[in-house]
Amino acid sequence: MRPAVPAVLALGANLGDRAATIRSAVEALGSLAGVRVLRVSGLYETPALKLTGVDHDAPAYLNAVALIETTLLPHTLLDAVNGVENDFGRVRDERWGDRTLDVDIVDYDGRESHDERLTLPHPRAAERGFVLVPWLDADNDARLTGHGRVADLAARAADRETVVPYATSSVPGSIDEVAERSGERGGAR
Ligand code: PH2
Ligand code: MG
Ligand code: MG
Repeated sequence: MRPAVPAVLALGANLGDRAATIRSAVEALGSLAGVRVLRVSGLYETPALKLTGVDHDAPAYLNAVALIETTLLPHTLLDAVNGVENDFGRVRDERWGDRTLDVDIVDYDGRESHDERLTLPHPRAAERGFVLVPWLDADNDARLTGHGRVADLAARAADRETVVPYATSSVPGSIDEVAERSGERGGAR
């Protein structure tokens, strides 16, 4: 079997029961053949970014980042995460439109590549606080290939102050609890 490599997935949801969706999506990702979830960030609430800019009238997102290890090749992983999006009722109409679940591959083993389906690392991750802040939460030493330390990028992100921790930790079934239960989240916090 191919050796497992590290990868970083960003999750976002702004329709439906966002916390439940992200929680179940992390479980669904972890049960994919060839995917192991190593650690999950906390949930963050963030205003919707549309192609026209931040839209405070659109439902806010919950965003999170999952650190995984995978034996799948990048495009197979993409097919797999798209399958999870579809299972959670993702409808693709408007670009950057409201959605029940978005799962993006932010980094795949530090690889840089581009084709019509997949660009690695994710082309907009470097400036998106809603990706960088949760990523930093999951991995304080994270680096984004071609851009440097995630801590530095997060500190520079224009939207960083709008990325707000979403208090669910005391709620039964919160992402922290689910991660702890399945041993996905390393370390105490
Ligand atoms: N994802 C988008 C477009 N806009 N805005 C927020 N706050 N969070 C997201 O995850 C997000 C977005 C396209 O993938
Ligand atoms: Mg996205
Ligand atoms: Mg996407």
